[in-house]
Amino acid sequence: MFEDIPSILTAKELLDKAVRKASRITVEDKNAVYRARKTEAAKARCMAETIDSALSRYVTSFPSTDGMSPFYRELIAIVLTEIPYGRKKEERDGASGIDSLKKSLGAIDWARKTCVDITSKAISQMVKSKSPEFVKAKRAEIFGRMASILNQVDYNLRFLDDARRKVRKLPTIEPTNPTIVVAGYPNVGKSSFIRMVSTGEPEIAEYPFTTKGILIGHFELGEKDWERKRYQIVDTPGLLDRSPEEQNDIEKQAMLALRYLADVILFIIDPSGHCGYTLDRQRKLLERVSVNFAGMPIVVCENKSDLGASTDSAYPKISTLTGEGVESLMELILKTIPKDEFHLEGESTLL
Ligand SMILES: Nc1nc2c(ncn2[C@@H]2O[C@H](COP(=O)(O)OP(=O)(O)OP(=O)(O)O)[C@@H](O)[C@H]2O)c(=O)[nH]1
Ligand SMILES: [Mg+2]
Repeated sequence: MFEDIPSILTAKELLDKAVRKASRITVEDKNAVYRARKTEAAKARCMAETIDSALSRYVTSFPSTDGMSPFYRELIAIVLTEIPYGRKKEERDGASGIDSLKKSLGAIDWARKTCVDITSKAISQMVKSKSPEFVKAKRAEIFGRMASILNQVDYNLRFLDDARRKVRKLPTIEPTNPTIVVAGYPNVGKSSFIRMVSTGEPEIAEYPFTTKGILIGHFELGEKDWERKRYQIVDTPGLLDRSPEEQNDIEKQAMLALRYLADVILFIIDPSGHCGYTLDRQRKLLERVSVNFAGMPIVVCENKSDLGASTDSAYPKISTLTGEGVESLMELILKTIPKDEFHLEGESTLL
């Protein structure tokens, strides 16, 4: 979705490019007045066309955030809010990343239209003139005006280029596919579980504001083509093990994005303590996750059954080392995914 955004030139780079192209133009005519007129008009047109085509490509290649899934909208809002420069200070303060993006796109489109407008007006004056001096001066004047218009949106162009770099790094997740989000303390076996149930090697994607990459696995179910469904399974390293009070705004927003994405949460407990967290702490985290994800089904399991430690809970016992219990846990998880996938209201259900 974000791969097609072209790299975005600064005002100076775009001006240099347009001027370079325009400077190569000459139109032959025996009549000196006609020659000057046609050449200068063609230079002006070339400059405006170069700017017009670059800026319109920038504006149209950015996916519209309005029709975007809420998962990506939240993620984009997070990454754009982080862009430290490339916006006027007053536009940065308090503005959401999405607002800044919309403003920048609007400003760039304004610059494009204005350059086209002033050029077509100037050209219509140039072609009526009999004075080579006038046409040259007119052309120089609109070059100057176009430069000033582009300079006015330079910070928007820089913002957009930063935005492009950031959104390209976002994980490719299909928000409409059923999604299992795996939670639990570090080292409980989240990644091992994802690797075990995925077909093929899971991708590692960057997720804003965790230093670790998230793992995204896929698997397909359904015998016939028409009933085949592609599932996603993603982990949440370092995101869920902080209480709401400890979370900063960005982490809260990242949580929200996960809420939009998840259809079911798998919470993994390691009763062996091998992960370095006591059972008590792991249970507290489970409580927190069920508050954070109120309304969403949560399946709990105990991993590392091969180590012999277990509790007297009724949670399914699995081992991602030996594969024990994994298949029946998957059946339980899949049964739990709500058919309508509406999951944002009501109490959470611990299973
Ligand atoms: N004995 C045993 N070890 C396991 C099992 N599952 C995972 N481990 C080990 O536990 C360690 C952590 O596993 P990971 O899958 O990386 O855990 P994680 O939850 O993804 O950890 P973070 O990415 O740090 O959050 C690794 O050394 C695994 O080999 C299991 O079922 N039995
Ligand atoms: Mg992991």
